[in-house]
Amino acid sequence: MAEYILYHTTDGVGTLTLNRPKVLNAINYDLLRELDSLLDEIAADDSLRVLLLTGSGKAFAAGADIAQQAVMDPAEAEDWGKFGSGIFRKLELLPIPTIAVVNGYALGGGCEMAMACDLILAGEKAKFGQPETGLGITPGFSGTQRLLRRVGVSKAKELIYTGRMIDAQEAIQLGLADHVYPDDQLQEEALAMAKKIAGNAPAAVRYAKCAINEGAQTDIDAAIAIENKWFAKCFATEDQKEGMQAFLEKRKAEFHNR
Ligand code: DAK
Repeated sequence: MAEYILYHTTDGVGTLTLNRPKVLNAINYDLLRELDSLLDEIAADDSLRVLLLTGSGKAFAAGADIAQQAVMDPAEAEDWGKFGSGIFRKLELLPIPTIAVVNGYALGGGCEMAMACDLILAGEKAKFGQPETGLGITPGFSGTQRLLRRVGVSKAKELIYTGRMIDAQEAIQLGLADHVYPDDQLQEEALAMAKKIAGNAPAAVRYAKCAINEGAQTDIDAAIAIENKWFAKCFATEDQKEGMQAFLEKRKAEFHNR
């Protein structure tokens, strides 16, 4: 039974809610262990189409737990960084689309967790940042690497060197967040987007994620070959036949994840 993360599913949409509101959902070892085992459960659940990840209270997550890290020696910090980065990579590679629903602070490890999701939707009061240098450390859950991939090298350097917090509008301008919504509409808009995705052919969505993730790691010619491989795989699915037949018959497609 998870203590620090709530999890529920509705109509093919899973929602994970980080739930340590008294410490702004600070990420400790126990929370990461829970996330790890929930991600295994989610990856094995064939009924799921999309995962939403959000926080309870006024934060998405205000970072890794500073009290826990304060007493670490270099070897313990290395283990901690590997543990967290490994779980965030698992999140990034989850077969279904993932959406970070950033309802408040997403700082340090919280921003790193959001960046491991496919999409980031923000409420108007959301604040993003990598404030670690002000604590005497570098980002340690792959933030130096994912931030530069989202906003470019020089902006990532500026944000990490200064540790400055940015609001949702600036996060949109920089390409860190994808959409901003009024705070009281954020969860509803996220669910609407999840349902829109869930209405498309599940394998096609999963294959598109694979094509983009794999292609992002390589040169354009290899990336185009990767796309071609995933495109061809779609034609081995019943849902491809159904999607195209439905178009030709001018009716709505009914996908069965086959
Ligand atoms: N850890 C632990 N507790 C935290 C926390 C955090 N990251 N953030 C907030 N809290 C706690 C506060 O201590 C406070 O607890 P009490 O005093 O009530 O017991 C409670 O949450 C409410 O916070 P505040 O009273 O401060 O709330 P405010 O609204 O006044 O301020 C704030 C909100 C988000 C501006 C402020 O709480 C804040 O600045 N928080 C810290 C943000 C931060 O610096 N985040 C980065 C954390 S470091 C690595 C691996 C991982 C990482 C790095 C390296 N390696 C292995 C190399 C990752 C590091 C981080 O994420």
